[in-house]
Amino acid sequence: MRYIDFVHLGYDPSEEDLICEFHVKPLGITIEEAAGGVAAESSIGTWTELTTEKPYVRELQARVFSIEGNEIKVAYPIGLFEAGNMPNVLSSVAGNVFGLEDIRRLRLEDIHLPSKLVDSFPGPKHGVEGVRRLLMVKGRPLVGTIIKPKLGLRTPDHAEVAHQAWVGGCDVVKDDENLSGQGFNSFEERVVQTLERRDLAEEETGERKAYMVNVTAETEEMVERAEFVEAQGGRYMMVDIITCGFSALQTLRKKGLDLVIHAHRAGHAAFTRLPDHGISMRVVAKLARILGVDQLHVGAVVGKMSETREEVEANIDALVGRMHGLKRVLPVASGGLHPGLVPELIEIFGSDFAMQAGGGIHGHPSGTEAGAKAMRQAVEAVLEGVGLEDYAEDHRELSQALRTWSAT
Ligand code: RUB
Ligand code: CA
Repeated sequence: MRYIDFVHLGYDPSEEDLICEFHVKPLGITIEEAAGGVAAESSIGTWTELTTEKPYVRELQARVFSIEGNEIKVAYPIGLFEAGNMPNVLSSVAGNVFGLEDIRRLRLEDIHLPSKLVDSFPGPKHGVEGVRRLLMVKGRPLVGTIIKPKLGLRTPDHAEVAHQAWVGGCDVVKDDENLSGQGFNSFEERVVQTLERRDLAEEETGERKAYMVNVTAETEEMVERAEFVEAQGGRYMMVDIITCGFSALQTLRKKGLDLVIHAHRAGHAAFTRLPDHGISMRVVAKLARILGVDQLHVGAVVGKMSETREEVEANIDALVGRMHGLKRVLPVASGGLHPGLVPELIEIFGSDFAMQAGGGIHGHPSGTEAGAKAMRQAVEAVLEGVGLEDYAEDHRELSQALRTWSAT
């Protein structure tokens, strides 16, 4: 079959087809040939016709069924894929096609898995409702922090900073994405000491608290770490899903541990950031939901990371929109956040999300506890419909935070 044989503009996709939406920029060939090339190379075709092709192989061909400008839609028969095997799905639809010489740019913008394929994956165990039940937080976003400095703090200081953040008002405290089991802060000792302080903070505040421990490591090691966290009474594990890979995430989720999975996406921008090449974050979010994370970073619009409001809203929709009966995943806003940004964040995200501030809490001039208080005060102000400046008149920590970061 030639590339062009994979273009079937009249084709009406079946319920069992997997659909991909690509942005394609051809190099020296027509858009039809380029579109056909994408469908061919991501299903059964290659650059030349084959003597080994049998008539039945054609039943598995992908079909380009829509071309509008540079936007194309491709339908893949479900038989192309192995159930429950996400690397296999991606090796087809997000594999060699990105490197074809005749295609200058290619971006996988969106993906729709048929319900039969989705059902072969576990989906989220806890989801938004499970997280809210666990933390007993109703009617407001979760407030969290990332321990900073991100690397270098020794274990007792790490636990102390976590304690201050919880006492100040954080619901969740997390490790940073690149903290694992380094010499200055070993994994097991950190879990033990930080969970001790969590228990203390719960007694002191009467609130439920959680420590999102970064278990990111080689897969078997990661599973052992997660089991250790559960045995120590932890409620959460955090995993860097891009650097670990989806296969490792599948393994972790399959273990059936009771821990909430907080997914960090460090590294995603290597392939999500260029608007005309790579894979969109919305696709990552959908796949992560199907694989079973409970919380995922989706950008914040405001703050230090680069995504537009449109992109972040698409990411949120991928996590909470209807998807074959899967539980909703809690969107996490993070990156350069501080109390002054809380009204805008709530306007963008609504109530069902977690906001995490690292520098915007530990950089508070009066320290971590005051920083966490200022975040909670900012949330209270918004929920009460009071402007931050007015609320700050009799809330010292918020007032200090607003003066510290007013210009950013
Ligand atoms: C934020 C932080 C997170 C980033 C990741 O720290 O450590 O890892 O938010 O980005 P700080 P994203 O609050 O000091 O900026 O959430 O966009 O994936
Ligand atoms: Ca970080």
